[in-house]
Amino acid sequence: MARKKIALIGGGQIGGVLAQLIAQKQLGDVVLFDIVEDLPQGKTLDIAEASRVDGFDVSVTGTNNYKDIEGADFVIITAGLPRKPGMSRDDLLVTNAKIMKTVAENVKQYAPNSTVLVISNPLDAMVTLCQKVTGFPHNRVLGQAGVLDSSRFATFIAWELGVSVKDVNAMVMGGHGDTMVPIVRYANVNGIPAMELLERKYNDKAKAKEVMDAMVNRTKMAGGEVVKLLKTGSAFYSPASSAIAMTEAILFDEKRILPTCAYLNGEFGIKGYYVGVPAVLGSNGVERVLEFALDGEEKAALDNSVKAVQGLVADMERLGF
Ligand code: TXD
Repeated sequence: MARKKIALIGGGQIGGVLAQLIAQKQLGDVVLFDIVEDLPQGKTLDIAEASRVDGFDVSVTGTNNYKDIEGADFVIITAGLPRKPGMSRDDLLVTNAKIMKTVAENVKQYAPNSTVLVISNPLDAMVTLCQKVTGFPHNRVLGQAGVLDSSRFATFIAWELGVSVKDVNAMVMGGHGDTMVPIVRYANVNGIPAMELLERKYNDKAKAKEVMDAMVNRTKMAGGEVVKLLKTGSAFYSPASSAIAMTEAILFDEKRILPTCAYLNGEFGIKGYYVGVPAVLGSNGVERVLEFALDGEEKAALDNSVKAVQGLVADMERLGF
C-alpha cells in the first residue's frame, strides 16, 4: 500500500511540531506549506536530518507552492495568526477568515479527495468556512479543539487527585472559546466519578465543588494561561499532539470516540452548525456523532456555547465570507 500523503498548511509553531510527530510516528509523507519563503523548507530539512537518529524513513519536505500538496490524503490546517496576550480567539476572525478562504480554495483544487482537519482559530468558525469553501462533505471536514480541552481538564484532575493522568477520562464539549463545556458529571478515574473522589479527599461536598469549579474554570482559560506565559504566541505542543490523535484515528480507521468539532444535523438539538461533540473517527472521517442525555445545566451551557459559535459564524457571513 502506498504511503499516505499528509499536507500541513501553515508551517509555524503547531505545523512544525506536527511535521516532526508525523515523521517520528511514520504516519505518512509530509508536505509542509507556508507562505513565508524558506521557513517550511528549513523546518523540514531540520526534521529530515534527524531521520537517521529517530529511525524514520518517510519523506518530509517544505514548500511555498500549493501544487506540491497535490493528491494529499489528509490535510491539517494551522495557517493563520495566533493570539497575543489580551486577545480572545474571536479577535482573530477577520484576519484568519481571509487566510482560510485562500487555503481552502487551494485544498479544494489540489487535494479534492482529502479529509481536512482544521486547527486555526477561531476554530468553530474556521471549520465552517473551510467546509463552505471546499464544498467537501461534512464528514471530511472537522476541527480539533475538544481533544486538547479535554486533555487539559484531565491533566488538572490528575494533578489534584494525585493519580496517573492515563486513568482519567474527562470530556469538554461545545465551541472552542470561553463558553466551552467541561462535562463534570462524567469525569472519572478509571470509572470512579472524579467528584466522588474529590468529596472523599476533602470530606466536604462544598469544598469539593469549589475545587472542581476551579478546575473547570482553569480548563476554560487554559489557552489564555499559556498565551500569557509565552508572550509571543499560543500553545503548540499540546494542540499538535491532539491533532495527531485525531489523524491516527482516521488514518488507521480506529473508530475512536474523540471530542470533535463536527457538523451537527439535529444531534443535541443543534442543526447546521459545527460544534464540539463526541464523535466516532474512522476512515470516513467523522463517521457518527455520539449523542447522550445532558442534564439541564449541561444543556443550558451547551446552548450558550452554541450561541457564541452562531454569533461568530454570523459575523463572518456579514463580513462576506
Ligand atoms: O486547539 C486549537 N484548535 C488551537 C488553535 C490551539 C492553539 C492555537 N490555535 C490556533 O492555531 C492559533 O490561534 C492559530 O490560529 C493557529 C496556528 O497556531 P501557531 O501557533 O502554529 O501559529 P504560528 O506559529 O503563527 O503559525 C501560523 C503560520 C505561520 O507560519 C504563517 O506564516 C502561516 O501560518 N500563514 C499562512 N500559511 C499559509 N497561507 C497563508 N495565507 C498564511 N498566512 C499565515
